[in-house]
Amino acid sequence: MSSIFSFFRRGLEKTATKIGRTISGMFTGVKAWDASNFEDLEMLLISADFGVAAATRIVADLRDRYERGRIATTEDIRKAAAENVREILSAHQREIHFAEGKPTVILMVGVNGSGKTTSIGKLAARFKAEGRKVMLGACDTFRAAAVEQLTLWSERVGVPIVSARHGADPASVAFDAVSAACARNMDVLLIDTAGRQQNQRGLMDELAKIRRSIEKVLPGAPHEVWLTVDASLGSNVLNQAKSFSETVGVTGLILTKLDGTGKGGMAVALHQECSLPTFFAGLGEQPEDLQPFNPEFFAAALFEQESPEE
Ligand SMILES: Nc1nc2c(ncn2[C@@H]2O[C@H](COP(=O)(O)OP(=O)(O)OP(=O)(O)O)[C@@H](O)[C@H]2O)c(=O)[nH]1
Ligand SMILES: [Mg+2]
Repeated sequence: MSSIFSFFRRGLEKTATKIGRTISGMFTGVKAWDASNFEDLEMLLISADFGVAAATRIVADLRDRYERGRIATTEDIRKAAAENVREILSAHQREIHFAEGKPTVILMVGVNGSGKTTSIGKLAARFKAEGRKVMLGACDTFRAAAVEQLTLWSERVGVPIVSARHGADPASVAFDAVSAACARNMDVLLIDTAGRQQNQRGLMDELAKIRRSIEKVLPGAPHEVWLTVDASLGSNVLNQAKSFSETVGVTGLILTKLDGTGKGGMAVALHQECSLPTFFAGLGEQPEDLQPFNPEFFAAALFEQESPEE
């Protein structure tokens, strides 16, 4: 098994148990599948947070293939379902947009506790290991502990940080961080922001202000705006993607905490409903558990398939 695939396999175990094993139970010993079997399958996918649109689309395809005699066994169902999921998850995937000049500015946004700060720490370690000069910007000035948390990451990874006192204007910290990253010839600046709910108008406006302040120092920045999405919230996160996109122009997603939930199917609903790529998947607490999102591995792990590379 490829070592990267094993991260997906392990991280998605709770969701896979729900889906993969139920499918086996559902079809083993069934000689000919009838309409009610396909309805059960659709209900299973909906209960696994795939969302109605994706579940309907997938089951319609499976049923069509079954009726044409193209698929026949439980293994075929598994495989065909995984193919469908891979297709939905890959629809908007692209490479990270690194700026031609320096630095590439990545702004991290999301609701409280969704994994912004730890994802920044893990990404800093990854980008540094790739040979990039990385700086952190601590624009969560809302809680004193937030600056401390990011400072710990900067020490742990060994990268510089720009921060200000608790209560400082986050837009002005962003301004300083981008200026410093330019002056010090950094390759990547990762900017942390305070968590906020998508319906808190004042706090959402503050994000837009942070964005404008970044643009003022470096036209064309931020090059990426990533929304961290807590997978355990299931398909409720669709509203988050919509609101944050409208306010601050989200360009991509990081799906966190997939390891702790049986709701990993939410990735399918999210990709079916909004046209954003996912760049990373949080498959555990360790830095190496934040892996580049791989639709093929994700789909295979959900349906308990063997490694797609084998
Ligand atoms: N198991 C698991 N835990 C995670 C993952 N990502 C983040 N966490 C945990 O989730 C908690 C919150 O993470 P933070 O990075 O502090 O979240 P945040 O979005 O910065 O939170 P606020 O700044 O308060 O809005 C921490 O305990 C993290 O260790 C993940 O992929 N898997
Ligand atoms: Mg934080």
